[in-house]
Amino acid sequence: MFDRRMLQLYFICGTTDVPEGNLEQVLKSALDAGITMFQFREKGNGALTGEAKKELALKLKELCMYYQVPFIINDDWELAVQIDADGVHLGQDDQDIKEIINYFPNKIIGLSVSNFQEYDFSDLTYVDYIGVGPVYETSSKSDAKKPGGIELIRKMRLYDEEIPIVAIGGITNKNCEPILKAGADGVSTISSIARSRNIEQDVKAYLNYYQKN
Ligand code: TZP
Ligand code: MG
Repeated sequence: MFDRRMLQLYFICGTTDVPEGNLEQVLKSALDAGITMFQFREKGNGALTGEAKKELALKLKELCMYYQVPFIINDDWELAVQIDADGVHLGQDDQDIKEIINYFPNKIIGLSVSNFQEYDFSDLTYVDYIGVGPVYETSSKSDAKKPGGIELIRKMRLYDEEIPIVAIGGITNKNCEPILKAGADGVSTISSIARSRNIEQDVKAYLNYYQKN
């Protein structure tokens, strides 16, 4: 089910990341242009909850299904189970994976890891990939930890040579190349796609790095 190439261009977004736009439209453009995975991360002031969140999640899931791109839900593992998402992405302070793994047969499980202490602390038995960052400064996450730079990725890759790694935090198609060279399997981004004025062009510029190498 999970293949590390799915991490190549992992778009993460919620309605508050596209204040003047429409998340469905943004996602459709991103899928059309070739993103390889999507995470619905509905957080912050004005975020949808309850039925409204579920309804939108279902629509976004349908869109992703059409493009055969995995649809992942951030944090809200119960919603992921309810709507049969392709997986869930959890943070260090979220639900313990061991306790919910039975609800996720053949699903994708991602875990955020910001540093080596968190890596050491994490049980990665059921984890398909780790999201490592922030690499650079980000304005999309208010409680983001200190950026670790490309060195964080390079060292994480040496620390665990096998685990699929997707880098996160302040990434654009202009600064992603050294991250991939440092050993990340892919990059994830919120603002560089959510706020792009030309999603097709920006997504293709990211994907170019994989075609070159
Ligand atoms: N986790 C670490 S940084 C970050 C998350 C969710 C935000 C990434 O957003 P952006 O806009 O790609 O910097
Ligand atoms: Mg979380």
